[in-house]
Amino acid sequence: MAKKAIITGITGQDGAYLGEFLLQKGYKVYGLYRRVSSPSFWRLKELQIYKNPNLYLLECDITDSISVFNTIKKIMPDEIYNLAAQSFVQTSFEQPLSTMQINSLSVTYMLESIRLINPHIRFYQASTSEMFGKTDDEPQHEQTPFAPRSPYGISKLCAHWTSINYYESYNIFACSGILFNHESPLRGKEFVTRKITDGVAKIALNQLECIELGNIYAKRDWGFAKEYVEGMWKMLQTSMPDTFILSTGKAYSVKEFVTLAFEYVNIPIVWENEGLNEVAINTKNNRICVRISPKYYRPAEIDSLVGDYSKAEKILGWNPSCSLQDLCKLMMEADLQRNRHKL
Ligand code: NAP
Ligand code: F7E
Repeated sequence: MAKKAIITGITGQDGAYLGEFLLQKGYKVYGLYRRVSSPSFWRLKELQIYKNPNLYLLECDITDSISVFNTIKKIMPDEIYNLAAQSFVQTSFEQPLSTMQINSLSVTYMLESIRLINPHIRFYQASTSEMFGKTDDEPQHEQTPFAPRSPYGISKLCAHWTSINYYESYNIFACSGILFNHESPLRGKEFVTRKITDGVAKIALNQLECIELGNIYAKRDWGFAKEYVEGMWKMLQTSMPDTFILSTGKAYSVKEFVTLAFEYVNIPIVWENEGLNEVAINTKNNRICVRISPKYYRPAEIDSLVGDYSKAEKILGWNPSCSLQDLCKLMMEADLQRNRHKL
């Protein structure tokens, strides 16, 4: 009989890729989405899984404990992948309470429902490198102490410990994947890589003159989302629940990513000035194409994050293969196409 999996956050980047992956594995996928006035399933449509007969889309707001309990009871899944979250770090500074409610409390609702309905359901929690925060350990590994720097990081750390506690207390198979940044053509435009590829595509097509960014010296470990969802699945197929890092082991600055994106469209740039006055100039037309705006600075920043994925490689046989150059190319191609056709 086909396995049944619930994915919370099916409308998000990872939810869409994981949905595609599990359907290919023969699962019946129950994708949960919250009620909004204008629902958008664009990612599921881009991956051409929206009409898949084994994909069932169900309304469930994960902040509503009754809705969570009833949904799990109705579906009786084998596995639950909890990907739904308020996932934008910047917004977490402006909306700390709803971030906590969505990212922390909901995990208790889910694990408590599993405990009461069927403690054999396997649970994946989407943890994050943001939990490491201001750390001196480099690269970060599963034993690196946590020091989160944002309400988002704090909310995810609460959920992470809740998952571990439900295993230790009730033997529930709860795994936590500490994933470093992962991007794709399906990434939301508020995140820096997609903001850059969308902006640079528009500049190349003469639809925009300049993009505004915040701290371009921040370094992140960026992988390809499609490869990371396979790691999530592998975590739930092991004999013991555990915590695993998924990352690439390489860190690049936002500035380096900007350079890669402009290189892809053959626009030569030079950087001038410092601090808030730093700009990139398009040397083909001598116009400023990147500016710095304090609007995008965070109240507390994490300067650099880079992960050690050797535990996942050893135990799960997982490793990343997409370089940042290839990832940037994939995202640029998609954004050139979308902007050319105004999609
Ligand atoms: P995303 O694109 O922002 O997707 C988040 C999803 O959560 C969306 O489907 C969103 O629905 C849903 N959601 C938010 N609040 C909800 C609620 N109250 N009830 C039901 N659904 C709700 O995030 P992502 O990049 O796919 O990331 C997936 C998960 O991994 C998140 O938990 C994120 O925090 C975590 N993570 C991501 C990264 C990364 O680099 N991508 C790294 C580490 C961890 P709407 O479409 O209605 O907004
Ligand atoms: O920022 C800097 C910004 O918003 C990356 C989420 O998926 O990964 C993601 O969180 C860096 C930061 O991602 C702009 O200050 C500069 O240092 O793309 P981001 P994030 O905050 O790392 C983690 C692992 C998650 O778990 C999260 O869910 O880029 N930056 N200028 C900028 N960032 C944005 N968004 N916009 C700018 O203009």
